[in-house]
Amino acid sequence: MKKKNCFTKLIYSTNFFLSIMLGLSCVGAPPHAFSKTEEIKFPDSFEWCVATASHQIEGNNKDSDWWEFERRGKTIENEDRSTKATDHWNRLEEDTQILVDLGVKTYRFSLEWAKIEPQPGNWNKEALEHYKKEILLLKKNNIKPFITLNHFSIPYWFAKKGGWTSPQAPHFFNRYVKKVFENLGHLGIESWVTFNEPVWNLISGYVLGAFPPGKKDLKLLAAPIVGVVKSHALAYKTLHKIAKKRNIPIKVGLVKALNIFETLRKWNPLDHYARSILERVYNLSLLEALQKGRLKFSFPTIVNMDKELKEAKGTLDFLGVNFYTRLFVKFTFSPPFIKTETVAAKDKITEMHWEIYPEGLYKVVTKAHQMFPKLPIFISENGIADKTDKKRIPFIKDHLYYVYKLIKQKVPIVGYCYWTLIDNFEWAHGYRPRFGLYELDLKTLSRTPRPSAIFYKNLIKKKGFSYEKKGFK
Ligand code: GBH
Repeated sequence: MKKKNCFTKLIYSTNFFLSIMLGLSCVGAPPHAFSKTEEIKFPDSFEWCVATASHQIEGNNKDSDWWEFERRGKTIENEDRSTKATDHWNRLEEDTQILVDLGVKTYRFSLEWAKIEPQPGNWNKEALEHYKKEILLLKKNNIKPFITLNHFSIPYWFAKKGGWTSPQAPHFFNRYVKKVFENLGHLGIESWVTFNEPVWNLISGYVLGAFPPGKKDLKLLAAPIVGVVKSHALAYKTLHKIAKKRNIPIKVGLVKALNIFETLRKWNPLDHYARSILERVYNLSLLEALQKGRLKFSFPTIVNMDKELKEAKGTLDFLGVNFYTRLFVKFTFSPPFIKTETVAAKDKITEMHWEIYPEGLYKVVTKAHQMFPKLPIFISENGIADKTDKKRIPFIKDHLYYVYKLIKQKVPIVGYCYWTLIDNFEWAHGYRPRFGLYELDLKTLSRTPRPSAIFYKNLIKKKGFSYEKKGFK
């Protein structure tokens, strides 16, 4: 470990007295700017990847809850609708070629439950065939399919039955998962993700009203989280059971988005309190349920959740971590009582109004690793909305620098997925934010590589990059 010099310490110090002490100890050591280049090299086995989600790219997801939600009016920015999205459904060959051009080893994508089971118990053979074709195409091109079974959207019929709040949710999800594995499990897919970031999905759907079902009531959050934990646990067992019987080696995990939460007004105990609640609900509760078999979080007087869910304990073979940003948390006197804000210099803010905070990736992965010291960790999403593509390359480099640092410290990170391949339907924000390595022409739907796509391709080829570090000495 390198020792930080007194000036860097001074910058990092938030404590007034400590700053003065450090300041005094710095006298006589004038700082000078330095910049040096470090060669960042990743292991040969490292899985370079890009990630997508079915509803955001495929198009025509007519039997889903999102399709209905988009048509309620005023729910999506600019009243955009997913409609054809990027038309990925009809462009498998073209998009696989893009993946080949990039040279990724792994492609993370999701299957659309609403397309596979448009009506309860009614299986769409064509959809299952389609996904089979997609998987075989990837395999033929030596790209590992990394499959997510649920990425936010659900069949509308399931939503009408209460979605994840329904006592039958684990049963319905399990039936779908079983069907999928029976049809696609033999194709040689190593890793399966049950859920993509369920907590954020449910907060958006039940507390913020930004996702379906569009509710705004803190009280409603507990039930669907329990439903998801139970559904995950049951699916984990089912997948392993069938795989064992058929002698197919698989790994089953879950993808969790982790944010850095900091207190907005350090002097305000209510803000500290609000921060600790959000940290628990958003970052911790679900992971802890999978670690210990107990789901615990509370919003005093509104929700008090403390439930044994023994079946969930140990139901992870790997953990996916999505990382995007840092948020500052404050307490407010009206519901939902907790608010988040972005505080950052203008050049550090993205089209999502999120702060670029690469060190946060280091921090959240360190915490996840402490919670699950034995589990392989996949950086399952990390990306930036940036139409101009000016910030994307430094964004990727700065985040990968921390991935590299973690690997050097023996944290078992097996891969990194950039979010996302092509500009897509960004949920409640519609088509405005541009996360893609490839630019999507919204009229012709043609895909054009941005400079960052070329950069990512070269990085993959070289298994690393030259990293220019700037600082003070
Ligand atoms: C991902 O999750 C999704 O998996 C993906 O589908 C989506 O396209 C991508 O995000 C980009 O949006 O400032 O209050 O909005 C993201 C989980 C939740 C992480 C929101 C950042 C910021 C909170 N994200 N969070 S806020």
